[in-house]
Amino acid sequence: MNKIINHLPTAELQALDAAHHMHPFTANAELAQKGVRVITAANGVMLTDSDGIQILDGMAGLWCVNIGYGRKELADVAYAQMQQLPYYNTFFQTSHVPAIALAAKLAEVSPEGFNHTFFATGGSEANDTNIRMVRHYWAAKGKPTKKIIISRENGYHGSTMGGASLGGMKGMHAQGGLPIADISYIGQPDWYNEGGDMSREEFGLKRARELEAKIYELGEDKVAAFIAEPVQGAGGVIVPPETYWPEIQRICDEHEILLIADEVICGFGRTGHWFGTDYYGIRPHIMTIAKGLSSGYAPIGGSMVCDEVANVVNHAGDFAHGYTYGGHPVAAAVALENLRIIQEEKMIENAVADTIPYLQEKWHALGDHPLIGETNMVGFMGSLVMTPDKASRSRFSADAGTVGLVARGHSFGNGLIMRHVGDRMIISPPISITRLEIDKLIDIAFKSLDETLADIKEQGLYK
Ligand code: PXG
Repeated sequence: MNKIINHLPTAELQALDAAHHMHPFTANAELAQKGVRVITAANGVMLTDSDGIQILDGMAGLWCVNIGYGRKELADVAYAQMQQLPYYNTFFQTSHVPAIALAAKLAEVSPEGFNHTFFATGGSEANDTNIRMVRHYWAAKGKPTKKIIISRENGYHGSTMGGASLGGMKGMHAQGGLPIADISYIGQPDWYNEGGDMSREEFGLKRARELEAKIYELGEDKVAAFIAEPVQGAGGVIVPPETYWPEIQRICDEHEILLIADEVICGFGRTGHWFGTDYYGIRPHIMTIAKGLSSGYAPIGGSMVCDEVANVVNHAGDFAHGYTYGGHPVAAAVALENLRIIQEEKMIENAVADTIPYLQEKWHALGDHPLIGETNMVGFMGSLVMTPDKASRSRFSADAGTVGLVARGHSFGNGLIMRHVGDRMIISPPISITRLEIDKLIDIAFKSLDETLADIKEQGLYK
């Protein structure tokens, strides 16, 4: 058997990594100097690295290991499926049992009117599918000029040419000639940083109405869809004001455009519901899914399509699109088992009754810390906005992210993976997290904020 090399000493693993492995979203030469951290094992919410150090994973991997690590049932299902049928495709008039069963299960757990799924291997691919599908839909309806997709600054929809174009991350657009044609942007509902003197409610309406203004500017006959995450994840867990989503829904209802909810992070329990759209009462036409669909145990994603859109697309001849590994049988079997566990163990219901309110109360209490200007949390997604002055919501004099990086360093050092986006600290732990583990997470977060405050006082960044 080909032995996986994690028995090598850390320094050797780091040297091999530096010599041969190019990391995503990473300055690789700098990382090679520093030495990468190698994760070798995980169980529950705890990771173990190659030095045997344990660390609480406050990010559930990359927002995906919803049921927690170490669920043997998923490994067993993968093993059995590999033996039964390791691969077949769903092109050319064939199907296989895991894709059939998963598509049917998704119809059961999703909002009413969602009965069809087009599979991909992750969220970026699924959003590329969405770009093509909404344009194909409008063309099939005799409106081929409806091509533009409106999205938001600081939204994240993936890293393929299509996904990164839908996203509003300026740093990504700056590399490689993005965005592609016919994507247009409006502002994000980040009241804390961009709301000025407006109330949260006023600002929520203002940002939602930018969508309507954009539709008028471009012409309704040119606009195919609007895409957004119910709660922006990678952008920094930006929870929109209460007024935002109802107004977006009104605008989508009154104008002839499709609403795509990118549920890649928000789906499968993350918000305390099956989908973020359930949390906000939104009625999208398409939902992008990935991550928590398989709890990250196998790569799978997809586009869930409402009956109206599926009906048109399914009757419009061939949709000339698909991925070799879309709905891969092993990944689909693993996803199905993951959904069974979430459902049968009542993981979402139990979290809503117990761990979500417990975590939220403690998370919001971190707002009393002198560094914290605002706390946000929906379900298990939380952010803390750091500021040198709570009253004015001002930013630090250093470049955005300087203080965030210090806080992240302390957090990692203290045994908690809590990330930073600029000077916001974010968490998104497994939804299986227990009260005891929440206590630990909060203790480490508090201690790390204290240490950060001490550091930045020394550096003159806090008055
Ligand atoms: N949509 C959303 C809302 C996402 O968060 C994608 C699409 C793309 O999914 P794939 O499976 O193609 O990666 C994502 C992914 C971060 C980070 O730094 C977030 C993601 C991926 C990588 C890093 O928070 N989200």
